[in-house]
Amino acid sequence: MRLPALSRKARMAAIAAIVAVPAVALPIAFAGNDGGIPGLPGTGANDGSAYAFPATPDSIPDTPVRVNQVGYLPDGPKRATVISDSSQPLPWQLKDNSGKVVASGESQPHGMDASSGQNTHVVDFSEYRGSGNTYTLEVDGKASLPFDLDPKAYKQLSVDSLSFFYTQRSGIAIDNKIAPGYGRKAGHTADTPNGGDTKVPCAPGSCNYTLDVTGGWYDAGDHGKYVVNGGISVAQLLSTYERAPKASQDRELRLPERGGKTPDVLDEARWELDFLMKMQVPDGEKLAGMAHHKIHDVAWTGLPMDPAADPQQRQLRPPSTAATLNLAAAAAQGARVFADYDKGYSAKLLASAKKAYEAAKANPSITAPDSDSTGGGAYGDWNVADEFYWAAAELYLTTGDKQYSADVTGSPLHKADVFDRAFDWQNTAALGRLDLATVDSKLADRDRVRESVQAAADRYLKVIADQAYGQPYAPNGGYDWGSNAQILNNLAVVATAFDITGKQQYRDGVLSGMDYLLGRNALNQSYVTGYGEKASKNQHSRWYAHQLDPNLPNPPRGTLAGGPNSQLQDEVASAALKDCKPQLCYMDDIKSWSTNELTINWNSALAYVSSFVADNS
Ligand code: 9MR
Repeated sequence: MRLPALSRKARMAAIAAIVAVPAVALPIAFAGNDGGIPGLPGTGANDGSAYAFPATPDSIPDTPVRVNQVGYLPDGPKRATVISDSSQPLPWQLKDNSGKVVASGESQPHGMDASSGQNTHVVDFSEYRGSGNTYTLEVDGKASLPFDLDPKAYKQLSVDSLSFFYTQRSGIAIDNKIAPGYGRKAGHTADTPNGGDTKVPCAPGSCNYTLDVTGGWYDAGDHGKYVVNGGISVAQLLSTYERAPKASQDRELRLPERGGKTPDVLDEARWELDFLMKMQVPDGEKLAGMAHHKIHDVAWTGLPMDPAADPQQRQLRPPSTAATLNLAAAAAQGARVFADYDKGYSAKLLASAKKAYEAAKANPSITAPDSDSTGGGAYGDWNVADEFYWAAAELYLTTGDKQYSADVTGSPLHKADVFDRAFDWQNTAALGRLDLATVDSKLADRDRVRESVQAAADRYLKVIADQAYGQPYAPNGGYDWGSNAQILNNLAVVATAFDITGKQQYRDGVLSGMDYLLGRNALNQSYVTGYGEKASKNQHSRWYAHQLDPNLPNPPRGTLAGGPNSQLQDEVASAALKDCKPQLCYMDDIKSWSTNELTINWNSALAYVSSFVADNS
């Protein structure tokens, strides 16, 4: 169930009744304080209702019956996974909130699940079409955590996951009235200890200018701002709007520009687009038109660390072809969607995009090394064929110019399978392919492009059907850093197949993937803060560091955790989880930055997919 703060007691009582364990938690109280982050001036009273979420008590008992802890759509698929050594079908009962049995049946033994090392059964109660709150599924006498059957189960998640971006903003004070409990001073402005991002120098010897690169979103739990990751994140927000312009306009995002003629989601996107354009090398300089790869501190800071207190010197890292093309693609898409709302801004974006594209063509192999990870993440990228393809696709879709369609069809990726691992900051070809499939154009082989999306979605549906936990993700080897976002981006491909064909199986596939993220998984864990009874709340962040300082907030409701990562790069996870099966390589600990960080590109994926589901509920 999604957990409205006010009814927490009632819900805990319900859980206690179901699992016969006393309720222990009280709602986290920080949202009601007037001052936001302590030590910073308060910006006004609030009731905290938009952000407050109840604490997830550590004492919630485990159950072998794993469900989507938030809810299933009454007309959607409803599956659960049960851990049991039995090789025989097990009896199940679906109970409503009065304890009445409303449906029953037998589980299907599914055998050993390689991603978790668990012996599993699958329960399918899709045929039940009733709705209401606080259902439970009992299998072989053991109860699941409670969940809702609710056609509106996803609406609030689409709002919360998009509102996440406001509190990640750099260069602006976060208004406690808009984001109760999250008010803070502007970070990285001229008056902050490190002088902020107003006049940032290059790495020594790499240029003689400084740039004003204020604004944009902080990438993650750190204070860095990275063009390749900012670009794919803003593109996903733009696509959230572009796939359903009306739905986006109706949204009620918690941001200062809310309302007005421009849809809220585009107001938020503009905050980042402005920053991305500032990262471009100025005219007259040797690499004019290229984009700096990133800007961050010269040394890593510790936790907690309010953005406005960052003492480290900021520095522009050298331009790269990947960042330049990323800017070209995102700005070209921005030019397209802003054309209906602000012609001047649209023209500015297009000019920046074209300039970047030309600069990248003139400098096609300036790579960003993976070793550049002091004070900020590396985001290394040395294969830019995919960024060239994505940028050409967006420029073509926006302008219709032959020059760009020739680059699209001439790219070796145009006919390649670009959906092997959907997309991420390093692999962007699929972003271009999806837009070529959905945005109107005269592209000669558009039908073939659309079929390629459907074929990829069919492959993901097969993975979903094969997995005991129904996730569209079964990599050879272990789970990747940010596996939850890989899953969401695979779902974005399946969602696009639904948009193209209207076939129900694709919507069902997306819902199945969401079930995994919201609790139907090997850890009984919802990976979205404030959603589900046992939800991630200690994601790695310098300013939502409640686990380290009780006066600080947890991440806002609707924040996605990166999720299981077999590589276990951080010390806390590697000490605790050595040799873990892929799905078990996760811990909700703020120090586990390799399994439990929050990031703009992961929340943009959550925003896109949850908006799709809300829109199709
Ligand atoms: O999400 C990134 C992941 O794909 C990489 O494997 C990892 C190591 O390079 O970096 C991740 O990105 C982090 C970035 O470098 C710094 N900000 C936080 C990001 C999320 O952990």
